[in-house]
Amino acid sequence: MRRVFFALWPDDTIRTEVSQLSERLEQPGLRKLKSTNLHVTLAFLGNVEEDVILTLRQRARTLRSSSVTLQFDEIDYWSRPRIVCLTCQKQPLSLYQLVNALNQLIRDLPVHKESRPFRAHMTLARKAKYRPQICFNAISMRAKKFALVESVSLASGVEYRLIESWELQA
Ligand code: 3AM
Repeated sequence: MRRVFFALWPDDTIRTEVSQLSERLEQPGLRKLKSTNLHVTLAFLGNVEEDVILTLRQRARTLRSSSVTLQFDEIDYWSRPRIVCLTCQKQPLSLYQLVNALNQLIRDLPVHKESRPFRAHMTLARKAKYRPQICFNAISMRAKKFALVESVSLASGVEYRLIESWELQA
């Protein structure tokens, strides 16, 4: 079984920009994500068998959805997962279309299905206790691809690894 999810996978420029912002976060016990782990989850699928991964990859290849531009203009604190994350005041229609298309794609598969409304976010840090008070310039992320990502647990911590990515339409 492999623990997988669909995500927007930032390019190196965005990773650097977000990491620089993340460096400014300070609070006791905060566990920041390393730059290579930054992502925007589109659909968390949980632990799945290899044949399901194959089906996901076959279906994802056929998906036609538009590229997505996210304007990360807020830093939020979510108390239950205890994360600090980047969020967008406005989520573009193209993002909902992509998430809906992915939910259709997994509908009949034995994978985790999310019941909560979708809220785009990029987790910056875990084990947070309160909302950081920092000013920053909005970060615009143009996603031309979406990806299937594996979450691997190592002694050194969790590592997110790209399984495959697919182009979004211009
Ligand atoms: O995008 P973030 O970092 O918030 O929280 C987990 C992470 O999301 C989420 O999937 C992403 C990759 O691990 N996740 C983990 N378990 C989950 C669950 N049971 C979950 N999302 C929903 N339900």
